[in-house]
Amino acid sequence: MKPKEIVPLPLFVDVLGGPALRLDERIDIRVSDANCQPVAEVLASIAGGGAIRLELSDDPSLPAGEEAYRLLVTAEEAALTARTPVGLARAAAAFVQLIDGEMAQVPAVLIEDAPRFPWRGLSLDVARSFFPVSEIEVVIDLLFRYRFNTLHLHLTDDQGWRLEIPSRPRLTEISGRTAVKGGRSGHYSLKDLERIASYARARGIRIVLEIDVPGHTNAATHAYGDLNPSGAPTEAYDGIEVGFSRLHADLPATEAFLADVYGAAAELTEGDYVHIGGDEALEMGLTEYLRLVEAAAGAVHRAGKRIIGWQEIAGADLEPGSVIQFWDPRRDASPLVEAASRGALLLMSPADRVYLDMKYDAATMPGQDWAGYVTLRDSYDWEPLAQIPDVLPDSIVGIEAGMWTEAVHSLDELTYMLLPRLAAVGEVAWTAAEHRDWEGFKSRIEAESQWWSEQGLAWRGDAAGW
Ligand code: TNX
Repeated sequence: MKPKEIVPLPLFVDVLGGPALRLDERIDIRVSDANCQPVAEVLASIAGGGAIRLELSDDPSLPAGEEAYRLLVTAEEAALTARTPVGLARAAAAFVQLIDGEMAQVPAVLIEDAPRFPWRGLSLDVARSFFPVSEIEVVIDLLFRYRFNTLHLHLTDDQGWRLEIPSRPRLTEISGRTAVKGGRSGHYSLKDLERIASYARARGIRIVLEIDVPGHTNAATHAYGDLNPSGAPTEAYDGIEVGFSRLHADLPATEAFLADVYGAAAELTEGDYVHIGGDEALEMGLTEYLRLVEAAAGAVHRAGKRIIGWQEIAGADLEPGSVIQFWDPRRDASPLVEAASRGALLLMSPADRVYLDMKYDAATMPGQDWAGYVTLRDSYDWEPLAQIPDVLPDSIVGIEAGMWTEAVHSLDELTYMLLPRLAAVGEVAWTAAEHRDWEGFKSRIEAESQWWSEQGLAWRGDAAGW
């Protein structure tokens, strides 16, 4: 790939014009610090050869921010410099995009770069349809390549429960075996989750675990009957309706359940945030809904973490620094504006732009269309700060794409829906607004698409109209 074809577009690129770095010799990676080792191993597994130097540095001439980096490629070596290992992971992603595989070389270039938003994520629903660890690693590879830093796993819903909770074995023993009709079932053991987290960590990506309450809870109420007023378990559910299931604020079992599941999720989380869900609890009044959201948030806080939740939680009494995830552009956004004025942060996931389970057009086979068709251009050509009028830019922490899996069941269907739109979301999240341009993006991902094909990934071939 030519330096000017990098996705997402960097802040500053200078094509040096000198001889390229050859990659045909033995690989020689030097690190300034043992903390660089995981990124070095990722690079070694992709680059295959060449002289590469990774350096952690406080050099004030680097662009501002934890994820900023400098990449200087000359005939002698590739020098990757950043303040943090995460910044080095971003430099590594830029470097591997530049590799010309046929010529076994990388063009001489200087790149200086830093992201626009601190939170750049993908939310993946593994509850409706399960995706095994090896497939999650493929998704993480894509997130790494497009400089995302967050993989949010939607682990529980009406159709299945996907995370081992040691104190609540029936959740996975019973509801790990169910799924949406047409989808796969399964669950992640603690060891599986550690594998996912360490694969992600080496690539500068953190995992956010979502346990969705007080609606979307049929997998829990199917496994533990004491969560229901009758004391009897609910039936398993494999349909695609939403909003019918619920917890009960007045049942004594509910609080213990929240303490167990959020305590476990917090313990498994390296970062600051645990996602409490909060969407579409349609079978209860507002007072009970808010009580349950605040109980879930309390359980997370007692376990030492902050909360993130879907936009419906905006009316709850939230601690400053809580994140509210905007998703439904059809609804009144004024509660989010008020919550932001009280110190909440907003994460932008407008369904008509970044819900990548939405079909591209009427002929798309996987996916849904309740938010309309989402073309590549829809995912690219929008401004995160303009989604909600009257919100101060500092309240907006970033953007997160969504991938719900009621109608996306295999890895091929998943990557077909992600590519190329995930690259568009990555650029909206990373690249300064004034540097983005649709025509340029279209031509840059044409080069990028060769890599998807080489990797054997299914992708939507005509999405850019090439
Ligand atoms: C709405 S988006 C939901 C999910 C569905 C999705 C389907 C959100 C917070 N809730 O339960 O899977 O639509 O696209």
